[in-house]
Amino acid sequence: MVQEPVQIAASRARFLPQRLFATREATFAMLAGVEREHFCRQAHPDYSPVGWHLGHIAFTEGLWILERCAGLPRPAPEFGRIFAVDALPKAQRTSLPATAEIYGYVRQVREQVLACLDREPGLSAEARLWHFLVQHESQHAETMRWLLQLLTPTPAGEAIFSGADTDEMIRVEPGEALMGSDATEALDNERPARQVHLEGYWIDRYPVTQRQFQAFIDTGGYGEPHFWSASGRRWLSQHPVHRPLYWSAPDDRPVMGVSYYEAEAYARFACKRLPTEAEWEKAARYDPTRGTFRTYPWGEVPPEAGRTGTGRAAVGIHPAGRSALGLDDLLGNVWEWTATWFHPYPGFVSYPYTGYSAAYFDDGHRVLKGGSWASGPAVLRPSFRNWYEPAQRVPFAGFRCARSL
Ligand code: AVJ
Ligand code: FE
Repeated sequence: MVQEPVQIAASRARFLPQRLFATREATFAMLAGVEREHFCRQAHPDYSPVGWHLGHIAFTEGLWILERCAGLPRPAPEFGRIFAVDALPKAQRTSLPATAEIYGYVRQVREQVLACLDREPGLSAEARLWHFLVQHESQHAETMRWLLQLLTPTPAGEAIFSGADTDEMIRVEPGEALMGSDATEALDNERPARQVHLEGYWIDRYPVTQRQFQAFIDTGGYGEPHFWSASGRRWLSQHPVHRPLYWSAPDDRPVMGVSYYEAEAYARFACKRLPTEAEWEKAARYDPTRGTFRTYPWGEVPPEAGRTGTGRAAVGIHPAGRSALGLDDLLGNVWEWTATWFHPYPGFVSYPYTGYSAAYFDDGHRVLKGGSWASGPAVLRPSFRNWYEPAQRVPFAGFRCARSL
């Protein structure tokens, strides 16, 4: 690792525990008041109970910091047998230790980690690992948020309109695009950053809204085979659905809770297509006046209130989050499906373990970009790559469309 000036190293040493604290506070705040019954219940057959996620966050922190970095023995090994990623099948994760014991375990691991940081300040130089752990917790926290929403659905409420012209598309001229990142916080699948050449394209200024999607439903889109790909038709015949998972009203809030196949079918209905990952990322990062690429749509300042929302927001109400090309709602409203399969970038190296990304380079997962309102600030950046099977109705995922010039 390149030597950092002492001052930067010192500010990093303060910054990292702060990030750890803030992320944990958000996790605990979200779980406050969740009853035991919901804590242990498998809300969805594809997902572990909320209580398992909490224990797994602590297990992962202990594994990488205490065991692998500091060479300490595994804290509470009997908990490790429950919360390690491969220890128990998901359906068996419902008989969990008492809630208070899980919280005790989570606090114990964190105390040991902080004690370790005090004893061995060198550990704070493992910046990449700390960033990984914060983003690991953040992603599990988002999954817990979905699960809690499945267990206690929020009432649909009133329709919300922003008056945005949702037909608007932005023209992007042919040229280079920057993909990925070599920054310390970049995860293994974002590295190494590289440039690719893209043909010109149009891309929606906003994610597709419920009002727009209503037109697809009204046309009988779910029953019209021409809009669906062969695999989409197969999926639909096995999962006869008629609207997105989180439908509330035909308003200006983005569609949320669709599979890749539903996104693809809507795009075909609209005589458009889904953007590739590179097209999405260029639209978020490219500054056409300077010919440069930004870290965030708005520039270099990390996400802050006002640029992104705290709930599913009507599109177009966060102009401070707009990209140089003029796209809105890129980060922090809904995840967006792209047409790109999740594959490694040339020169990919697994970190910190192959099970994080490499296990999913299997032609079975599509990339999602952007981050939802429930994603922590630690994962909100245009280079971040999320991935799910196309059949998965990712609860906080929608999409926007594109078209070649
Ligand atoms: C990238 C969100 C699909 O939650 O399954 C968490 C992230 N990997 N622990 C997931 C992850 C290992 C992953 N996703
Ligand atoms: Fe995990």
